[in-house]
Amino acid sequence: MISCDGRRGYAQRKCHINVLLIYPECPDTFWSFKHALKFIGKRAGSPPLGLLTVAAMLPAAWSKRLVDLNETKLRPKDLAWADLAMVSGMVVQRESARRVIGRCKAAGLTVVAGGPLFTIEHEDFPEVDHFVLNEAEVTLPPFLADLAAGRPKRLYSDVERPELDKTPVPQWELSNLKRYGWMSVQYSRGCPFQCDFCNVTSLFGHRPRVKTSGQIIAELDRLYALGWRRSVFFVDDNFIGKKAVLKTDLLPALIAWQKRHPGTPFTTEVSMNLADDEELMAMMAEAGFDQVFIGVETPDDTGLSECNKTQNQGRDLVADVKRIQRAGLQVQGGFIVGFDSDKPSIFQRQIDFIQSSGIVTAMVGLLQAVPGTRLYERLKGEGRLCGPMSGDNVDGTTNLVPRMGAERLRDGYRKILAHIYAPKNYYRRIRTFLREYRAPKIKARVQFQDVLAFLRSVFHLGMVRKGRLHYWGLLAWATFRRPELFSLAVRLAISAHHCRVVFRRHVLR
Ligand code: B12
Repeated sequence: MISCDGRRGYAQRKCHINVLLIYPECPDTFWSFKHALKFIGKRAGSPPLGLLTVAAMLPAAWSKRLVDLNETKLRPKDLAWADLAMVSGMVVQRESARRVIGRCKAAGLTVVAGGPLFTIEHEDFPEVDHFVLNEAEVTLPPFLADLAAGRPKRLYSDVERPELDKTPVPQWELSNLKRYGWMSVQYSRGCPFQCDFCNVTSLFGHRPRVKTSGQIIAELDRLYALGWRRSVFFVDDNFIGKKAVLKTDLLPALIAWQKRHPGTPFTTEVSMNLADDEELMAMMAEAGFDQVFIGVETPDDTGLSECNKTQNQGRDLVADVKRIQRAGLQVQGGFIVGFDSDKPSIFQRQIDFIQSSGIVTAMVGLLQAVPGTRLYERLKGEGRLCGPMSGDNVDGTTNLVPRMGAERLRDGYRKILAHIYAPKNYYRRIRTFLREYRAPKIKARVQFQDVLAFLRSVFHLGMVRKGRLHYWGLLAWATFRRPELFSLAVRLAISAHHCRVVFRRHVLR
């Protein structure tokens, strides 16, 4: 119980509190980009946007310190300084979160936990003092009010989906920006589609909720003022969930912003129907977007129909990907094997699709049943769940009993990864992509780290690692055929190298 009578107590509104915002360690996965970040001398992908947003919602009088375990350590002197620890995290950070919470409790701190891990699994953390779950815009104010009144409850949860127009600018100044590869901003939450394996709609709803362009410009201005000049990732569930508002509000504002601050590339996540809208693609490219992540899932229409991925059904998906690439947007893709309708031929079909589409960064995963999804409920009803999911859908594990048999599925999965991340094949994919891709008009600034990354790639990929000849072949090809895309070719070689290392370590051992 918290009170205001001791060094670590605080019940009155005016009490000054030292709060440690802690982000647990992420494992070495596809999404950690760890083996690519080393080339540019960065320690982690991006700062924890959830915690930085929460920081901006806390009373101004509180002193705040961010400890992101992906780029630094939690030191005894941080624990001694703090009164309160606020911990965030995703399911994959579960073990690190447990260790962190243990250390905070041993140091006598009150622990408040929130974010996706705890929203899903709070019962498994009995040592946490207060849970502030779901979206903090709704649950944090009552917690803070109760705390100030000296009677905070153990659990705050609310499924209300707030509008985002009051969400404050995240407090990036708490993080050491130099240590990160990119910055994240969030424009919207929610997705209009209803894929049965995805929990986005159960977490954030069907109706995309958006920030105003004014909010986003204020966020970008803040990052710029803090000296950020590299890539910015719009971490939306589906950036094009509200096309009309995008075209009339956000994109015109971003286009104007890019003119004032040239050279900040944007990336985001979208659905395949982007390929239908030439105007939207052109506006995105003009605004500075040069890369999108798309859930392709499977080239098999029956599989798409089984998981209710209606937006990908009945289309020529390779042609769609190429259309998007020609508009100046690199496509990264998510793929899934393990649908009930998957036949043994699916593995070769996935390989053929990935190779011919020129999707260099292909995140291929086994189907997992995530609690809260329709897939989970169906398989539970059929008695086909087998234990908790790891939370990382590309670690080669699954928590469901596949129709084709676990052994066959695992073998086929390994076959896909061994093929697409064999140097010969991914270097070939890079060329397939570069042939199609229209170079973006917005040129990212070449920074010292980029020169360093190139030199490191010459050493590691050109001299030490397997696939050296392919690396030099690509550089020669790019020099003569697409010189304007030379630095992109190098970046893609580094990124594919990361995927190769991750998959070899976790799946192809
Ligand atoms: C950006 C993003 C990433 C980034 C990581 C960013 C980072 N630095 O952590 C990348 C691309 C690297 C990533 C990777 C993964 N991700 Co991800 N990712 C997202 C995404 C799209 C946005 C997250 C975000 O920044 N949101 C914006 C901020 C403002 O929202 P927020 O973090 O949720 O915070 C709000 C509340 O949760 C709350 N809150 C958050 N923390 C705290 C703490 C306290 C104390 C309090 C009070 C409140 C609070 O307040 C905030 C304001 O409302 C979400 C989907 C989504 N819409 O949230 C998925 C999501 C978080 N990811 C998810 C997953 C599963 C993954 C992966 C495991 C996927 C995979 N297959 O490998 C990997 C794991 C990463 C790794 N290295 O191993 C899941 C997590 C599910 C879960 N229950 O944990 C989500 C929810 C997507 C989903 N469909 O389920 N991801």
